[in-house]
Amino acid sequence: MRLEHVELRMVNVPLVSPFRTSFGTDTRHEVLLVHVITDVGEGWAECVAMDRPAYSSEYFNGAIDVIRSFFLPDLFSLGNDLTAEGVAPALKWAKGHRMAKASLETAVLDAQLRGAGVSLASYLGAVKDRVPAGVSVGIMDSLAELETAVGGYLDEGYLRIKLKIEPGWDIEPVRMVRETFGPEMLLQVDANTAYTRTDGAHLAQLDEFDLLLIEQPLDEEDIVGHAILATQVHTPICLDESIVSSSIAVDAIELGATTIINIKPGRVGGYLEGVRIHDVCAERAIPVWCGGMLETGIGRAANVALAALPNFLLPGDTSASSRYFAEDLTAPFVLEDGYVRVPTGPGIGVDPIPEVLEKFTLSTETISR
Ligand code: OSB
Ligand code: MG
Repeated sequence: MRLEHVELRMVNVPLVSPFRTSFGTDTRHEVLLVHVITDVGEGWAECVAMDRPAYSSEYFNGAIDVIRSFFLPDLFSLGNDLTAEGVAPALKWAKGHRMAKASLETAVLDAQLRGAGVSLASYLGAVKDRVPAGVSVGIMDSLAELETAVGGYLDEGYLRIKLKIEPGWDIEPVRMVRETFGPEMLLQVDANTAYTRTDGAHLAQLDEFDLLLIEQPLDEEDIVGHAILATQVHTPICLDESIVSSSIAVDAIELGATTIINIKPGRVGGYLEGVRIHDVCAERAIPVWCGGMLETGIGRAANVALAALPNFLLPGDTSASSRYFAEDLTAPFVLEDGYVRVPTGPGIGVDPIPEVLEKFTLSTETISR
């Protein structure tokens, strides 16, 4: 196939409520959409880089710059030899920028699969037609507010609750949720790197609450620290930010730093690398689950397809659209008995709704070959 034009479109979609993590508060989802026009058709992807380099070193203006300055010239120069599988090799010379690379690979893959009439789910190796939905619950101002939020999500049918934690908002919120909602609910926590190696004894206080896992307690570069922490706490450790490739995943597993892995395709350079992480984990009996970055329906559709692979053994942050958006860019993903349906149409299987897309668009830039 041949890449003809690429539209870089910034959108700003309001969130239904502020989302607070240990690295800040978001009230809107401002994000880059990548729309490719090829000789076999069009494709879409959502670049998960945030507005600021707080989750990782990437941020959307940086992604736009590296795409415009380096990545698109490389992909245009492939001429008729462009394939989705060839995007990562063509961009491999460039260090990092995995979210930017992932967005190009995904948009090209969407176009390629639409052209072939194949769904992303079946291309990736999905074995389910629906996936269990968890929900990520932000840090709140009070325990009462948290109780209301968690109760609401459970009433909606979410099958697993993830609480964001940080020093000062950890043991007591977890205790309250466990005591209020009972021992059966699937419960886990995510620290987004907010702790240090000296916090082992503190985090061991979470052991009594029978959590599924604690996600990324320490700095993303401190894989050895996670291995040390794993000897101090009984709660399984799950890495998110640290796992940027399948080879790092293997290292972290072999070091004893992680026994469960959160796969976010954007963080690791794309869905193809996401599948490789899925596979190396499956070979080592390490369960995985699909993370999220507050995606609109465009990114959510692709995540849900990935989450349908066999070693996704825990519910993901694959919530319904209504978790974040009153109005999504695509037909909304909805909860059905706690599950979200895997799209079956060609490519990512969803399309942006033109009027909604226009309404939330901040800017567009088209780059041609
Ligand atoms: O660490 O999983 C995370 C959102 C933004 C950045 C990092 C994370 C998150 C979430 C939300 O937890 C997951 C989602 O529902 O999309
Ligand atoms: Mg996380």
